[in-house]
Amino acid sequence: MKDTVAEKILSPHLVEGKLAPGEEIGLRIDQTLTQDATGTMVYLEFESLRIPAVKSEVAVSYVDHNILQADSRNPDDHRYLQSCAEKFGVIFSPPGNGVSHHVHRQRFGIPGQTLLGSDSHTTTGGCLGMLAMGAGGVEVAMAMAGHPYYINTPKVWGFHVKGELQPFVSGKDVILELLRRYSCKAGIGKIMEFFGPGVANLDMAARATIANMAVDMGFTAGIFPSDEITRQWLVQNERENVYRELKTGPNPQYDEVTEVKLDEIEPMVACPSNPDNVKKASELSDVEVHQVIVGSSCNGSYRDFMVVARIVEGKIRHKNVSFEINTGSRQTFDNVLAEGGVAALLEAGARIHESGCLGCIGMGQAPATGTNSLRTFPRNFKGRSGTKDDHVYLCSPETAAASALTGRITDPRTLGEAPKIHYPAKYRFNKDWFVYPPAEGSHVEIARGPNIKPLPEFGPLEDSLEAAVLIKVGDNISTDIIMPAGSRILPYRSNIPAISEYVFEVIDEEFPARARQHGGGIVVGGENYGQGSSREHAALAPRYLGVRAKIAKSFARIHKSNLSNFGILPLEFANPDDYDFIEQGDTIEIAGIREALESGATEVPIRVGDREVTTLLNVSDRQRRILLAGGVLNTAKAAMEAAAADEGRS
Ligand code: MIC
Repeated sequence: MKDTVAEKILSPHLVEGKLAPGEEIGLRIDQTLTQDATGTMVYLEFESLRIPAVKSEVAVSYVDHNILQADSRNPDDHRYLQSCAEKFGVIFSPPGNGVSHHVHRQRFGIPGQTLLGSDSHTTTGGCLGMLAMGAGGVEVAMAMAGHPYYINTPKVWGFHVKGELQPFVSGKDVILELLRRYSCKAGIGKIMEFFGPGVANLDMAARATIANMAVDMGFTAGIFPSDEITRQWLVQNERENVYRELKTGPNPQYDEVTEVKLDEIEPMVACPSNPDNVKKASELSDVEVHQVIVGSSCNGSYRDFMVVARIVEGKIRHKNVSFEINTGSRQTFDNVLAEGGVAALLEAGARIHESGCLGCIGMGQAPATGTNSLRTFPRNFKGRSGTKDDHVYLCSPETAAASALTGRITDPRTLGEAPKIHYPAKYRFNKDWFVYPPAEGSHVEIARGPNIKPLPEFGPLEDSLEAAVLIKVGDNISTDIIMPAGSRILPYRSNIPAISEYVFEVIDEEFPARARQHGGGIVVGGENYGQGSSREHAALAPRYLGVRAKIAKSFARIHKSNLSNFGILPLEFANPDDYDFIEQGDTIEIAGIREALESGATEVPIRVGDREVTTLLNVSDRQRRILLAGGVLNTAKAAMEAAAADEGRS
């Protein structure tokens, strides 16, 4: 990776290990962000570490997911988060300020720094030349406590960008085209880095959208250079002082290189129900559309809304379309308002919602039964919208606007001349939209609503396991399937006993009862098990129900770490064909687990009836210690107690 931007950020942040393929490295984290849906756990975990204040240079707590207040549970969580922020020295971004990823890049992101967030789309920060990564909540809590963040040394996949986008084609089409070509798992264990002459033709909005969905290709991060586009954008945001140039050296050594010819990219659409099920918009003109939503972490920029506003200006949405707008941030809304965009949208029949994640995570905006919803969002996993048998399509703002007018998926190039957008020299914003912590927070009382339950405690891993296969699932199972979200379930994110009642609800309502009946068990999965969201609840809640091992053909990166962090053995089939011989209800025996972990064994034989199957345990020595202890909080607490005892002795 010599001379790549990735290397230029990784090297100075390396605090453990060395940059060598597959080797685990520890990275110093400069900035952390949390959002409310994963954040309540992060702060419960941070509290359990008994550290008076956060140690990362910048820590921001955003409320952007659970913003519907149908009863007291979500607002209680907001108050809990604000009080934790004030106590522990964290900047608080209240509901209404917008989606963490947009607000963070607009107000806090710094080229060349590392950012860790308890949300998988934290990768968005790569638009500014940051190494921005999503992680499970407990890993963000540890980073806030000053611990390194551990990953396996990633490979760096260079995307050599040439040319210029055609009118009506934008960043979303680029990333959808890459998803079409390479799939949702192509990036596992890799960083996506953009270089070449065409990068200068991708504006900050395009870079944010592409970096955002890097994770939806499985990448650890997506990185753009920090260049003149970055500098100008920081000037517009009155943060030019944080600019530093960050480009590849003369001879960047990528592990692989792919050409991206911007001129050849067409408007693209991801069809139900995976972001890599991509087709050309022009091939989908038969698909009727009943709902169009513009917004989310993926397309929440000023440019995205102004393009839509100018396309629909003076026209009216199709009568069968519910046309909905959620800007990425309050700052963006304010600027779209000042430029006349909000008026144009309202007059075209748009419903304007609060800035935030909303329908992207099923927090409202569920589509009607049997209808098609077209969204500028990053994900369309089955049921995620809140409607069980949904049909969600993903597209660019241009395609969304064109389709809102016609009521069918419409290639926006059929509209004629592309709109011209005016950009303000300086974006409007108010720094007092945030709540800043006091210099010292020990006096702050934490406000804990009745739905905030203590963290469950888990004991060390047993030496042997004889357990039933509770469920067998296929490839690309997302964490939205394992631990669904939506307005019914999300309010339980701070209540593990209650949320565990919904594990696998989308595909198997009996799962929690079956797990209890068997006193726990094992889950079997296909390729890329646990893709999507970073929610640690997808490990924590099954663990609460007694799941002690997951055996899959392969795991998505963040979910695999979450499994180790909560004491669930992540085993991979040595021979993927063995997956075919296991069925739900089979009993699996695994003997000598502790010895395998202690000795560093990478092969763990399991017995399924008469058959012996080899599984692989690809975890680091650090993760072995965590698994033995039954979870990362157990090892962290043991280390703290040992340090306190040492101090007592000296
Ligand atoms: C998502 O886009 O899947 C989410 C909702 O933002 C999640 C976080 C969550 O589940 O709370 C993510 O991306 O990590």
